[in-house]
Amino acid sequence: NEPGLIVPPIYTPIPPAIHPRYQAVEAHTAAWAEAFQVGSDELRTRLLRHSIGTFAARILPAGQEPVVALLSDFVLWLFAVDDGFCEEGALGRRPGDLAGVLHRLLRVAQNPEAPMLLDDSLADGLRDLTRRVSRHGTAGQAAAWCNALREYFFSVVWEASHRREGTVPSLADYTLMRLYDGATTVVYPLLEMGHGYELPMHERDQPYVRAATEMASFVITWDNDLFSHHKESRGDGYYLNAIRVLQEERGLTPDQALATAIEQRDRVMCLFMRLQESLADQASPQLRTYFQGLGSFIRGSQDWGVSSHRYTTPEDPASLPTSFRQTPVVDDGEPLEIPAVSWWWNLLPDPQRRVPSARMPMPAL
Ligand code: 3E9
Ligand code: MG
Ligand code: MG
Ligand code: MG
Ligand code: MG
Repeated sequence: NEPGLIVPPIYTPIPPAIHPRYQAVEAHTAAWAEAFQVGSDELRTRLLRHSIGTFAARILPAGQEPVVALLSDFVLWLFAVDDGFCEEGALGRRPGDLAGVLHRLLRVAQNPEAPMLLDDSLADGLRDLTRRVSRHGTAGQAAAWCNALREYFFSVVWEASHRREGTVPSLADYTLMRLYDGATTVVYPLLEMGHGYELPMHERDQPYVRAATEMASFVITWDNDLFSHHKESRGDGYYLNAIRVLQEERGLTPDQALATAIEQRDRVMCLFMRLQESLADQASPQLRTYFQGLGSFIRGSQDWGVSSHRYTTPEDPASLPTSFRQTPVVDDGEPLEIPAVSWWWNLLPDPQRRVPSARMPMPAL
């Protein structure tokens, strides 16, 4: 095996945090995965070595413990789908059949009482997750969770068509796909449930709020692409990753593509912080808690991403950073020239893209 990329320390302005009950959450998820027999025995054994409970404890460092446990079980379940079906299974190359399987699972999430997939351990696990989502969330949050699951499923079907053809999407398409296929959107309703609040309707659907949420998805999934490149590129199968997309689209070497991906995520990280700061004055207490939750999700994904055996792969070690940078590689306020997301930069008036300002005139929320 030739040496892989050396990923340098990346920029994060968010402090680390972890729920004090992370070990209990780890133990809970191990028992849950066994009880529901999630995934094949081989896959489940592998997933239980990835410190997924610790990941959930970092995403919700001050969350209610039952919701941290729910998030942990759900992330393990998602990996069973993403690894087991999409990336390693035959369905991952059969988008039409994959769409059918995922629609049936989605029905189970919407109607756990429906007599469907009664012999299927992933469906059993999902029924349990759905009941717990309904217990800890409002009806609106449970519906949002289901809809987010649909978005995720829809995007992995798109991904499967590239896997079948062996094609690499353009950067424009990959960016759009990646807002959903990293399953970040299915976590957002749980950020609210973990703290027992609901974003007010008049704020939830503001473009600013959706943009901030999408920026979090971008940073989390680009960071995942940096940290998981070793794992993904070493396999003999097809893989899809921002570094690969940049290599193909721009004819870059892996090192150049890595540097470009880091610049892109730094630009979005800076914009995310600036947007959040500019809204703080007018935001409801719930929205402020939500922004904090997005930050914990970003930072938690970073701390977990550089340390989980899923990515460090001790048997064939990845060169991942052991620390973070205090400053971005680039912070010039220039938008990414990616059509699906360049509008994020229009939310801040031009001169203020560069200089954070307390008196930024934002339209009333
Ligand atoms: C992530 O992309 C796939 C999801 C199913 C991971 C489940 C995790 C979350 C819902 C939280 C978001 C965290 C991330 C993106 C790790 P990909 O590249 O297939 O993940 P991999 O671990 O294989 O690199
Ligand atoms: Mg089994
Ligand atoms: Mg995936
Ligand atoms: Mg994967
Ligand atoms: Mg990855």
